[in-house]
Amino acid sequence: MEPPINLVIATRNKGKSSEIKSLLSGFPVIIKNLHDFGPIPEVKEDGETFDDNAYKKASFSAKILGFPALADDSGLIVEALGGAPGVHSARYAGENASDEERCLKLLHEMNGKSNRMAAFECVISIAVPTGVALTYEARCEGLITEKMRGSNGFGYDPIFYYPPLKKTFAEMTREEKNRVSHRGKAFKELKEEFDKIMVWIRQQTPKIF
Ligand code: ITT
Repeated sequence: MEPPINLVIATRNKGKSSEIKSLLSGFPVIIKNLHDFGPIPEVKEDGETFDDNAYKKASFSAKILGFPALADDSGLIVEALGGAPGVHSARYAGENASDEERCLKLLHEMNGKSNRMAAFECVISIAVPTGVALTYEARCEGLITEKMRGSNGFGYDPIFYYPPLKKTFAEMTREEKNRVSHRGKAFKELKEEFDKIMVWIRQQTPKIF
């Protein structure tokens, strides 16, 4: 049997990183975090799409660290706000705002709007140190609530209501959210191809193994 592969989870978002770890549990990878490498420069997330930013984060980390890296770019698209906050989801209420401040700003913008339709999107990019990458993407549709509900999860989870389970993401257990979320669905596809991804990584980074 082939030895497990080192994989850097290239995110600074703790909520994301813990979901990604649980989604990868049982798979033959040795997970490394950005902070395992000490202070490293931050990549500029100035792409116009989730895809651009996921690729930037994964390829930058793989290149500077010399290991395969997985990055996630995601965000919330709200129909009545013309698709905002979208790729700007992380900075929606300013650089240093908290998750709660971002949720409250979005609820404020949605005041009086009857169309509450929204979707989370997620693009996962897996890059090797030469810069080439594979991507997986998925979407989950729901509604923006009138107020924050639930305390699980992270980010915009307390204001994203998922009608089939009649709960916000923040009212779900991690397992429930992983089964239906944008990230859970993107990882489902990734895991179905996991054997091929491992072969691809080994072919692209022969010197490491
Ligand atoms: P990294 O770039 O370091 O991964 P980030 O928080 O900047 O961390 P993004 O640029 O992808 O990540 O921004 C995504 C934003 O959307 C951020 O505010 C998240 O909290 C939010 N978000 C993403 N997935 C979410 C989820 O499953 N539930 C709630 N909010 C989510």
